Parts: sequence; structure tokens; C-alpha cells
Amino acid sequence: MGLLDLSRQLMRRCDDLGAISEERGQLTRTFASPAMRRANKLVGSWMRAAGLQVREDAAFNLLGRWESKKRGAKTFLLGSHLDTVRNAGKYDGPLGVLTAIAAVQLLRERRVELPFHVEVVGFSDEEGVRYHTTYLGSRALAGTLTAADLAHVAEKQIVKARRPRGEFFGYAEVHIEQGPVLEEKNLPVGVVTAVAGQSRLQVEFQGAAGHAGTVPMKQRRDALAGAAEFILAVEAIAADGAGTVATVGKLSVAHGASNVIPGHALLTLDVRDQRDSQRLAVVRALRAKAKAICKQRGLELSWKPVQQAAAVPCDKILTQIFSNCVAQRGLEVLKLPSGAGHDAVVLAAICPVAMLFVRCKKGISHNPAESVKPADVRVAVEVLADFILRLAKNCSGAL
Ligand code: HGY
Ligand code: MN
Ligand code: MN
Repeated sequence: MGLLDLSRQLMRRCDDLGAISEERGQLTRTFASPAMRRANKLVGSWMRAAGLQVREDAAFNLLGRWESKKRGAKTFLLGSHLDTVRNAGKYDGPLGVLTAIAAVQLLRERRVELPFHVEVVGFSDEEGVRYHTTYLGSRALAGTLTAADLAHVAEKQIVKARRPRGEFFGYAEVHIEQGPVLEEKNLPVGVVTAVAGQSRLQVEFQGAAGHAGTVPMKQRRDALAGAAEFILAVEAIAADGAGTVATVGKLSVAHGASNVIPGHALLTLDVRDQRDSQRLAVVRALRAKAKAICKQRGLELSWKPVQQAAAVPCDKILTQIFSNCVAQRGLEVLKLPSGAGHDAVVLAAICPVAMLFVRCKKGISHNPAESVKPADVRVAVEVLADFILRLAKNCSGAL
């Protein structure tokens, strides 16, 4: 099957996979759900068709292995994630897994022999929608799960997915850019320099529920009004950070009713920056602001960090190989940072990592309007296949 047919097949597969959801009428696939298992079964059949040995590990990661004939060979990992956010687009995650399968299929059809094993992985929980703590699948595989993580998780057996240290000599991930830069520059692909650090927290405002008709305004301890004041402060303080982004993505009011003064409000806070010191300074400033709001309104504050991930630079050697592959096609090599988090952040703790971005329409992501061009996907498959070949030429299987 040539490159054009492979990329067409890949686009059809994104559609087929995008139809596997746990919510009617929209795409939502969360960690260890029945929909996730059905997706693993379908993608596993495509891995098998590409000649890979397929298995699902104890953390519900899907793995497809291409064994090298070289004795004592190390393993290079390719892939991305198969879980999604709620009401997701079809490409955030799956595009990277399916591109890796297509690149491997292309090389195997060309009877290529590699001096290293290749594993294609579909990670089971990059988005963290189910437990609000991200990267459960990749952290289980990397062996970096903490006791605090596991306290949230019902599926304790995921720790058994841990792979021996040193088994992988690198990880490469293809992913949609989820931003507007490649489209602005009219480029199909870009090479990622680093992935932003992120802090995820849970913030609660505790006030006093009361009758909406009888409690005078001055005597209220309205938790939702306090949360609302805080949310606007999040926007203002992040905007001052020159490159920091901060988001309150979820807000819930306990026992909410139109005639009840909200006594309790819970929100999620997500703060990101390429500079860890700046990110941590913004988190500190936001905590101080939340305390001041609570003091002024007579509320109690609960400030719970859920997860921290430091900013991660991509490996220079692997990034240079990607850059050479892109340049080889006569394309400008645009290098750019990632504001979004990726499983590559986790793998960087155990091996060198690199990422290739694919242009996506208007930079839209975490939205069903997510879309990519077949021609750009074809470039990504070609670049990734070439990347693997150059890796084979440039190293004896260990960087
Ligand atoms: O939140 C993120 O950056 C990624 O989409 N999980
Ligand atoms: Mn995402
Ligand atoms: Mn993603």
C-alpha cells in the first residue's frame, strides 16, 4: 500500500475511531471505560494488520511491537493517546497513534530491518478526564505513578504496567498542534522544542447556604460569588504573566437552586507556562488572591494541588533528526513549543523524547470542529517513517 493510500486509510480510521464514544452524540472516551476497551480492540486489529504483536498492558495502554532480529536490541517507542476530553475532536491523540502504525506499516512493506525494536503505544489516559490527574497510562508504563495518584484510582493493578528502566532509548510522538502557528506560516508540520509545565488544582469556597429571599446582601457568605470573583482574578493575573495561561475549566455548586444562596463552590484550576518559576509564582499569587477573597467575604478556602508537571525540553538529537526529515522534503523547519501537555512529558523522565506537530484547522482542539488536511497527514507519515530510518542509520539502537 503506498503512502497516499496509507494516509487515506489513516483518515478513514480516524473517522471510525471517532465513532467509539461513551456519550451519545459526542466523542468522549475516558480511562478504562468500555468505550476505551472497544477502541483498543479496533486499533489493535489495525496494529495486527500492520504486522505488530499486540497486547493491552495492566494500565489499559495498547501496545503493538515490531521485534528486531538484532540480539540485545533496545526499543524505540512511538505513539500518543487514545483517550479524549469530553465532546472531543477526532485527532487529539488518535492521529499520533495511527500515524505511527502507518509509518511502521510503510517500512515493513518495504522489508526494512531495524537494529532496534519498535513499539507503537496508544496511551490510556493522557487527558485525565476521569480522575482529573493526567498521564495515568504513560506514568504507569514509565513507573512514575505516586501513592497520591493511586489513592484516586480504583484500578490499583495499573502499577503492573511498569517497564524496566533503560528498556526504551527514545520516544517520538506525532500530535496536532492545537494552536494556530503552523496554519499562519502555511506549513504542514513543525518540530516541537519543549512542552509547557502545568499545575492542576482543585479549589473550594465554603460559605453558608441561605434563603435567596430573606438574607440581606450584607449578611451573605455566598460561595459562588466568591468563586466568580476568583475566576476573574485568574484571568487577570495570568494575563499579566506574559506567556502564562490559566483556566478554570469546571465549576460546580453544591445543592444549586435558583432560590438558594450557594454555600459551596468547587472549581478546577489549570496553570501553564514554559517557565516553571513563572508558573509557580502565578499559582502562589492566585492562592493569595483566593485567601484575600475568602477573608473579605467570610468564606473558607480549600486549595488542593492535584498534579504538577514540570516543563520538558525535547531531546536535541531526536529533534535534529526530525528537523532533517522535514528539511529533506524542501519544507521550512519551524521549531515551536507546546502549550498543551503530552505523554512525552512523562516519557522524558525515562528516555529522550521528540514531537512532530501537524497543522490543524484554525488551531482548534478539544472541540468536535478539530480537523486536519489529508495532505498534511501524508507528510507526517512520511516524516515519521524517514525519522525511524535515520534513527536506524544514526545509531546502533542506543542514543
Ligand atoms: O491538557 C492538555 O494539555 C492535554 O490536552 N491533555
Ligand atoms: Mn488533549
Ligand atoms: Mn493530546
